[in-house]
Amino acid sequence: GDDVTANFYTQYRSYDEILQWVKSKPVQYPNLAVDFAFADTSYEGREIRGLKISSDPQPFKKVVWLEAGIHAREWISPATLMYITDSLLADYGTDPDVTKFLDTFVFYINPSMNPDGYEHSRNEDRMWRKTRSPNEGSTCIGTDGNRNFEYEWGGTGSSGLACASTYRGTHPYSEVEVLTDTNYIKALASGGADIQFYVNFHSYGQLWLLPWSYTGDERPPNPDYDNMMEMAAYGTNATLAVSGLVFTYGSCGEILYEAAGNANDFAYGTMGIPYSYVIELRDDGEYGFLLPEDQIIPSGEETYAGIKAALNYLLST
Ligand code: ING
Ligand code: ZN
Repeated sequence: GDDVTANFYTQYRSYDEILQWVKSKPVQYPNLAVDFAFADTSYEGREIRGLKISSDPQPFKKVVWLEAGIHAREWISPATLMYITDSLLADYGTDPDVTKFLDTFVFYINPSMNPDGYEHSRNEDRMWRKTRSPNEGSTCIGTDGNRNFEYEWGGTGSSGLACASTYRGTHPYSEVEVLTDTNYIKALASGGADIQFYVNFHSYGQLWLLPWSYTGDERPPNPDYDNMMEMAAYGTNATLAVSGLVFTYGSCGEILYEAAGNANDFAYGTMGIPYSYVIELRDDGEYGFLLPEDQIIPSGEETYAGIKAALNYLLST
């Protein structure tokens, strides 16, 4: 992007700045970007806004869904997704691949899914992960958004204890931030949208994780496993070529740990999206969640390359 855009990525931004960023894109790119509010606000009442990016947003077009920030302390996640979004907008009309992407797909972007947690991490407790809703009968606050989705909710790798960092909540979508996001996705699908590619961005670990997460077994089968592995190979190769960082890939249950009720099992299991990922951004643990601000742009560049390679793969299938 240009210098003005680059300047935005010298710091991790507050949630207010993220909202301003969302609202500024349709002004900057009136022919490519539309912003919208999700139906519900966060538990603490913050508005949650997204962007719809396309050169020609037809209702039945193919859809790519990108979302970030479900875990509060993973600050590089919203920053990287905003960088990718800005890059797609800036490169339309000059980069032929990107031009094709925005002519083919409608991109939906939810850059900061857990604003209450994000602000709590910025202002009170840097290592906060969960939402900020209270739990009945406990003084512990918050639910793990990435254990709160409906598919195989309650299983291995999620906790029933309110004080646990992987607390799954009392029931699927107890967290309004997860509910409003998934309701939007479901409404798109029932309205006829063909959602083909879904990414929920996290940090850290440098991984492209595909279903299943609720079980370490590759079976019960993911019939799209080979395709998802192939897309991940293209994506991670492109990242490697840009920054030299190795991102590995595989099913969550196999290469990381089991985690029932998570995002990519929802995307694949509930929604049937044929390419569904959780991507763990940099780094490999040197700084972990405390990734320095001078790595925002490098993370953006390498991940943008990975997503573009994945989209080129998708267009070739
Ligand atoms: N890690 C993910 C978590 O939610 C994960 C790892 C992703 C597990 C997807 C299972 C499925 O625990 C981080 N860093 O949040
Ligand atoms: Zn996470």
